[in-house]
Amino acid sequence: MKKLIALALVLAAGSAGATISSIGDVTPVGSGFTISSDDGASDAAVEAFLGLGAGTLDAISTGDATEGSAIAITTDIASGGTVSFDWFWTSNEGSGSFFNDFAFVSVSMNGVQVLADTFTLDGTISSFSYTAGSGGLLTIGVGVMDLQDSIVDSFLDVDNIAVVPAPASLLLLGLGLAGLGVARRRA
Ligand SMILES: [Ca+2]
Ligand SMILES: [Ca+2]
Ligand SMILES: [Ca+2]
Repeated sequence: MKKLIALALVLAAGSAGATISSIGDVTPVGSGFTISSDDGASDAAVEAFLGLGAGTLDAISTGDATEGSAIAITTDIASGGTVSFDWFWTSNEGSGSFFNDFAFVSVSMNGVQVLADTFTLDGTISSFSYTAGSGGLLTIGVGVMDLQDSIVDSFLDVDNIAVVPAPASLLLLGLGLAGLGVARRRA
């Protein structure tokens, strides 16, 4: 079932926050999460949770996605605003496996992509960033799926989730502060 994980994000310029919810096997670790395919939900359930079309996770994979887990980062974003996070991918599957477990990211404004699979187990921390081309409610899903079977698991650590307002917002904030300074001098 869907768990709601309360998370206070430290946001630049005091902008609107983000909420993070999860499905499947997601464990808070420090300031981030470990998303695991160990005790996952069905691919259909993960798709429904993230608002993806039925069969999407099979379609982007190299086989039959079976079970997995995900977080959803939801925020009211302004045009030019950015959501970013760091991620680290590990798997108990062998490198380049037929059981090609994968991690993915879905952007409600911009489709779904594979972040990593068993062919890209390179032991490095990577970053993901999405800059919104228009304002609105944005949901970014980050998940891990087992492929072909469900018994050997994979893991994505996600940390440093950040929502940064558009540069224009920061500029306006700067102008606002400058205006305050002017007002004080006039007072
Ligand atoms: Ca599993
Ligand atoms: Ca499937
Ligand atoms: Ca697996």
